[in-house]
Amino acid sequence: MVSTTRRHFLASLAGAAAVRSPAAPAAADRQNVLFIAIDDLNDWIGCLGGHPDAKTPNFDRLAGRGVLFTNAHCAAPLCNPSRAAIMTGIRPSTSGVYLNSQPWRKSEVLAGAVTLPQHFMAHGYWVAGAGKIYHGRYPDPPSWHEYWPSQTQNRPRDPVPPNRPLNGIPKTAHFDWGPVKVRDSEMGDRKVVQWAADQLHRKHDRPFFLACGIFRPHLPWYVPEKYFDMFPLGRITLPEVKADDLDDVPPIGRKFANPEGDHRKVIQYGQWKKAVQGYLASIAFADACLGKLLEAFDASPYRDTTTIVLWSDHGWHLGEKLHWRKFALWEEATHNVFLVVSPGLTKSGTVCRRPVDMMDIYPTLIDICGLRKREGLEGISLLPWLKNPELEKERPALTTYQRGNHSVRTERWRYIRYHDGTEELYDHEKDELEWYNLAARPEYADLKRKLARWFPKTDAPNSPIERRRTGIA
Ligand SMILES: [Ca+2]
Ligand SMILES: [Ca+2]
Repeated sequence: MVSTTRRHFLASLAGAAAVRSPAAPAAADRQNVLFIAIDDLNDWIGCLGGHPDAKTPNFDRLAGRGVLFTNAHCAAPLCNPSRAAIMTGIRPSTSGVYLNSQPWRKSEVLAGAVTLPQHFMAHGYWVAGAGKIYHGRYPDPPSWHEYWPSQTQNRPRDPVPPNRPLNGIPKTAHFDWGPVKVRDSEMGDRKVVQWAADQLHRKHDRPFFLACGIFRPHLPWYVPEKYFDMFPLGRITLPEVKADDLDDVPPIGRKFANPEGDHRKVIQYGQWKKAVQGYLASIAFADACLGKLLEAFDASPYRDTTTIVLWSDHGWHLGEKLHWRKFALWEEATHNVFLVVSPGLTKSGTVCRRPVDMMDIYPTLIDICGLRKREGLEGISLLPWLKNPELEKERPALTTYQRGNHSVRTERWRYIRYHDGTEELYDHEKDELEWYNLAARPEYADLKRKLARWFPKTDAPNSPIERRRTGIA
């Protein structure tokens, strides 16, 4: 049904039918894919309503063109495990890749994995990318025919302001924010987007899988001044925080929150509003980069034959639960941005509230593009929900942080279980900020049992850890 309603621009190109597989339609008949990743973007975009001050016209416009999943969650709340899981279709609990310091190809399970772009390559696609798709330290040259700036460096260096840190917090490394006095075109993300835009303006003789990874709003929040000016400090809305929120959280959760770390420093140096401003400014900058990419896309000949998938690799805390960054299993850290625009398949302005997680990207793209199915993928195809967002869905979203700690998210509930058996249970119908842990109440024993069925059956041992430095990206 999908293939008959689509226009196949590439099918008309001479020579495009050269690659054929007996098991699947000709490569020339397939959709292109524009695969857009945004680093560290939580739900603070207009269409997800996570923050009242957010200014994201381009995210909102793109979401309005297809299906926006409003209850999407990462497989892991940190870069490397989240991205390795998305790109291989295999969960951290199966691969043993839980940390940013684990070269994912050194996992026994992932050593020979066929990544999502490799699967497209095997179907005759031209597969290329720029910017952060894999975690920076562990790029995967076999995944790409071409990469920019190179197969070993996934993004250009960004300009930084003199006299860092700007926020006055000592020993902050990249936990810093403030304006840089440069033009947009000098920013790494804009160069990445420009390279991707150039590929969209080229004539391609076979379908393409084009990946574009935007790094902001990853730290440090150094973006041109005009983006800071969009969010005057006097009008910044701080997140709603319950001072004693951690009192009913088990010790492992409190350790993840680490209130005496970032949060204490942010308060001590009077930086909370400035940090929120820096994050909003960085999101607005990422939104402007997305706008440039979409401008090129809409002017390209591929607009009606290309599926766009946009995802962020996890969420971000800015003080909620007295916690900063990701590295936790609560809503702020797991909730991510995920949307699909597919000509002839998705209807504009569609919202799907069913819980999904990022393991579903790989099988969904297989179905959209009519590629061969793959054994061993741990997500499910979302094709039925792209067609009918109201369809019932029993399977919840699952997120894992470090070995043996998991969170299941249904439309109503979040159930966290740590490796020592301690738990948290939140009712999003009454408590969307996850303030009241209900796990100890006997009336929820049966519900917890039902939700626990979705936790992984295995917790693979850690794959090899690289000790040379600690990855915090
Ligand atoms: Ca990230
Ligand atoms: Ca609480």
